[in-house]
Amino acid sequence: MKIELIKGDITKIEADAIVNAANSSLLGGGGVDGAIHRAGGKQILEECIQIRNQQGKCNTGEAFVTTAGNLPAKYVIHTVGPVWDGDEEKCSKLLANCYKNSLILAESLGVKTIAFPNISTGVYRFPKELAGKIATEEVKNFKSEILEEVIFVCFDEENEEIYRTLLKNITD
Ligand code: AR6
Repeated sequence: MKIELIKGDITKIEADAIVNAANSSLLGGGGVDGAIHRAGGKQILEECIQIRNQQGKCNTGEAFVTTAGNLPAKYVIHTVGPVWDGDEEKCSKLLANCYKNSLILAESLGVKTIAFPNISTGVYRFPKELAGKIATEEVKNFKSEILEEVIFVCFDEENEEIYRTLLKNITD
């Protein structure tokens, strides 16, 4: 499985699936969530509302899928990251679950390429370095016959530098 790093806006990425850093209400918000709903159009929110009506709220660490609406991707995989509260063990496990459950769901959909934002490192204040370590470890340890490429899409320079170093260590 190839692991790539791109600096930019995840809504522009032509992967089979892009991952959204959502919240448990499933009704959209700011940050990358806001960008995905804005660029993808109302079809994404309509599906989120349907899922919420059928299954209730989404728990932290879990993932669900919707159409990607007007985006170049085929699917949006929504996952709810933990709000950083200083409990490193608990938050780390929940963040790892976000990556793992998104990858499992992607595989079940036959996704070959998937793009992740830096989940929880914005409004949810997860320390970026630790979040990067967890994300890259989960992806590296995920053995798949179906997934061919995982792209980490970093929006800010700090995350880009963190991922550049982490991924260099993985590929060396
Ligand atoms: N493309 C890629 N990454 C982005 C983009 C984009 N267009 N915009 C922001 N980021 P955040 P969270 C990065 O706050 O911390 C929302 O309101 C950003 O630089 O979007 O998981 C939800 O509804 C940061 O590194 O998500 C939830 O309520 C990363 O995306 C809450 O925020 C995550 O920042 C989730 O908080």
